[in-house]
Amino acid sequence: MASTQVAAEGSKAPTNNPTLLAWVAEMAKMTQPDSIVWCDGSESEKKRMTEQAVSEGILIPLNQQKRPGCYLHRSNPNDVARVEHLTFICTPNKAEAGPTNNWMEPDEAYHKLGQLFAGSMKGRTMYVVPYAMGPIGSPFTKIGVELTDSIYVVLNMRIMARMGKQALDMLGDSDDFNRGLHSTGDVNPDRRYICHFPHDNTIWSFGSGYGGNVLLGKKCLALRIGSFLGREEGWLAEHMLILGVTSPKGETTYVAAAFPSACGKTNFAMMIPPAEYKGWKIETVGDDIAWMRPGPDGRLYAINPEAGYFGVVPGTNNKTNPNAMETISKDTLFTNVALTPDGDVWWEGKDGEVPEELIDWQGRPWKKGSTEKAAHPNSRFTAPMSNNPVLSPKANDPMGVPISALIFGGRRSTTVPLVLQAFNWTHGVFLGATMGSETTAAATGKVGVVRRDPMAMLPFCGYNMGDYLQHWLDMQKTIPQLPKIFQVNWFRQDKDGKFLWPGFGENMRVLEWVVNRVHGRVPTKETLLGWVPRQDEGLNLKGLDMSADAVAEATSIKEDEWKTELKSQEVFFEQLGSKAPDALMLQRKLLISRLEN
Ligand code: SAT
Ligand code: MN
Repeated sequence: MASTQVAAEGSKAPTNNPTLLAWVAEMAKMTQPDSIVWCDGSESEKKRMTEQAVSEGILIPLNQQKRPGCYLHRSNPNDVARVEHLTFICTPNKAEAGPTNNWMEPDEAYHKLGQLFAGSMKGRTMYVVPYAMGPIGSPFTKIGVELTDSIYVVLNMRIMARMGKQALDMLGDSDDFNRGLHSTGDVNPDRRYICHFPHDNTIWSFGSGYGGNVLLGKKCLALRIGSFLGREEGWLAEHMLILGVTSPKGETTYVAAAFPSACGKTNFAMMIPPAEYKGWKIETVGDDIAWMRPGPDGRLYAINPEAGYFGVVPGTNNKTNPNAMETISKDTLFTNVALTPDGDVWWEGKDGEVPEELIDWQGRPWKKGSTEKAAHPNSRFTAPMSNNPVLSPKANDPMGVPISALIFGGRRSTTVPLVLQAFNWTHGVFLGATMGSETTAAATGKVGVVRRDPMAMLPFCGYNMGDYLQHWLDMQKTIPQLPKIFQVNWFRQDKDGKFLWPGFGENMRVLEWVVNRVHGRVPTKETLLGWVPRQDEGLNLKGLDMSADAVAEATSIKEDEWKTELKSQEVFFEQLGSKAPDALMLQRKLLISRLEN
């Protein structure tokens, strides 16, 4: 059996934390690794592990002239996205997990997964990965320790989180840390489980090597366990980007925005405004997750708990997201993209000509014109946020940034207009709660089906969705200076299935309206759904290549579509049963009566 002190090729535990040492020993007893390596997060460790990953074929070095410090990883083809049907919230009571989560009784889950974990690291190394979600020393920050037998996970975690000695130092002797256990197992979808034990601050993930399932700081801790802790401790863990937008006058406004996976959060957070917006600047605080709590001055403050980006690659190019292109030009791990003959990476939607020949994401020869995609639609980059040319100087601020506006946005080809503002916080929570979105490749399952995705948190809420929505309603009592709430939809289509709104940098026009509303600078038009831009003093459309008809269509509110939408919302609220918050049911009634009058 491996010893936590010194193992053959292992390392001595760099801590005396008794709870941590005991837990690592207990997990090692179960999984039986040959050795245990404590990760310190150093450059020499990165170098060593990268070389090892290359020698084992886990990473393929890319052309170091073209992409210094970059590597390609190919996952098992059965393991390319989050597996929502295999993701469980394990609370003593089923009701606590709620109707939108898969539930397993904790003892049963520990037993079931314990059998899979038993001996699963035989012949392998267990890496102990201490990490901080949030800036070191911030009151927002939570410490986690992930035990994993995957060197790919270690190398990703060191980009995505503040990993190693700094996290262990922050933990000290405390027993307040998330206990994460991961084993790649035999990558068999029939033996794959992602289980969360919120009452034990524990996550067990077995049988996958894919990001969202195994980088336990991200969706598992920062969102599922985080949302549970947020309710207990009076804060919000949200699936939101955070950006700062600075006007030519030097006024910076911070905005957080929720969009489901693979709906453009990274693009929005790094947006370059169009030519008409000379002197405006967008800076990224975060691209996926926001932890928000009331600050001493009565405003809502947000941090990005992550230190890197795990972004969707296909569709990224110098037009859609030049800042992302620069971010991934060095020190980036690519997963499941295609390889070019000269050792660079390629994906659908990259700039330039489609190469004649490639090696596809599964390692097979690929020829131009092939009907199969060369890169997987959910192929990803893992890049340090410090690579981002427009990283906000506040991205590492332990106090976070004050949020003035919250935006909810789904992917909807019909029904939902380009932008509207909620009448007040409760109405805004209703808008977030009734968000729908068409599914994407970020999770396994059919793509393009509308599903209710409240606050873009359907796959990430770690407890009962009704209680979660009530928590959102209750938060208004603790935030004297509430952010304003907005809803957007970049994805509406015309009858030929073409996007009406150009999106990307042009979203600046909508963002400017949001900023103007926050500062009370423009009037609005009232509609049954909320306040919308007026035709006269509304959106700035100067220089926008879009017909007046298309603008009208993108911003239209069609009563017949809303009658259908209300039915779908009703199914969702019925699912919540008695947990559906009264205040939201009242919002629903008010909307119905506005629609009928
Ligand atoms: O795979 S992740 O869950 O990390 C990304 C996403 O789906 O949002
Ligand atoms: Mn996400």
